[in-house]
Amino acid sequence: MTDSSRHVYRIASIPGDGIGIEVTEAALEVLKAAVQKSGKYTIEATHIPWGTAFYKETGSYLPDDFRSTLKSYDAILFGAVGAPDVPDHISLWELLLKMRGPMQLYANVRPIRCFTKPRLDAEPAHLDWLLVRENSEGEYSGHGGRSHVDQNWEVATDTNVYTRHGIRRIMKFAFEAASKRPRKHLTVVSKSNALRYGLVLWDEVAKETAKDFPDVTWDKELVDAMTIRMVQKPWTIDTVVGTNLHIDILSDLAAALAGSIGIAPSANLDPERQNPSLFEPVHGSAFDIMGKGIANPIGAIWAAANMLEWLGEQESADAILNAIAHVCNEKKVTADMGGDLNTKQAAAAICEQLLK
Ligand code: GGG
Repeated sequence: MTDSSRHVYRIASIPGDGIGIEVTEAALEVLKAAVQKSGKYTIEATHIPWGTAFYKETGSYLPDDFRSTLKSYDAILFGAVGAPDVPDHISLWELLLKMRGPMQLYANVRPIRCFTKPRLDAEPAHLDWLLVRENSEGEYSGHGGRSHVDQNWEVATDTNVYTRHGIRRIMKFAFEAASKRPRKHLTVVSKSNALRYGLVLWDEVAKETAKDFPDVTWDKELVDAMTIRMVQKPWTIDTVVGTNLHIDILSDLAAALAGSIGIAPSANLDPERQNPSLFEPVHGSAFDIMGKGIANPIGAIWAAANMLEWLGEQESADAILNAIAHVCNEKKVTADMGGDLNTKQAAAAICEQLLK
């Protein structure tokens, strides 16, 4: 994908585990087509083998110098993590979460759009949301522990950590993101009736931050009520901000309502651009379908489009999204979306549309 007269983006490609490998390959094919169509830049993708096979070989999911290795790239394209013979909390913490924290990828942006018929009584246009997840603290702070292991009085804790700084920066990011969208509306999700310290601070900082964004209308919703609103009144939603756990859950619901978890992308951003940001599909490694070649590649391809947008290649990003919308409309998709294509064919249909 190189040509010395054009700008070269250096991408670290970490397919990881399971179907992550298949969908990352598909996303790289679409990136090649985007490069060909644009003619303005090239992409140099370097394969990095971190994942469960690497862990079994070396004893670690990531090498000690992973940060300095990744710093030399413009962005990271990630597949999925998780394997049947390694506990999920080990694989997730040792690979994905270990990259998010130290690299300050604190803003996790999960757009969702409906390319087919929504799985609820709504119009496709009602499901065009931007979910913003606080990605560095909260329920996934990593603080906690276990004592009296294997005793009847065993205790296990996971401590939710919220800092004013951490909340402030994600609120600012979310209000800014909302202000750039046509509807300019933000819903702040929490559970501050029950979690009376961290999420009360969350709500307070949201209210303070809102004063800096007079052009954005906003409202608050408890996370349990938000699940109902997403199903029953999707047209009242535009941009949503919530904690690490809340948006992790709500984004799966959003993807399912829009058609399939297989289409949903996730951008793990360092808005200060001190570190390369990481782009991945929302879905996991899905070992049950691994190797069958039937995984939906759209989540990974949409993530690659988000990566191009982050790198400043808006035209290419838009072209990929239009191609995705087109193939979905023509049912040139995988079985989870009602089509009969395999992963490679679904990606090829997007490439073909892109190059028309
Ligand atoms: N493609 C991303 C992936 O492997 N996700 C697995 C997962 O469980 N992620 C949880 C998270 O994003 O916090």
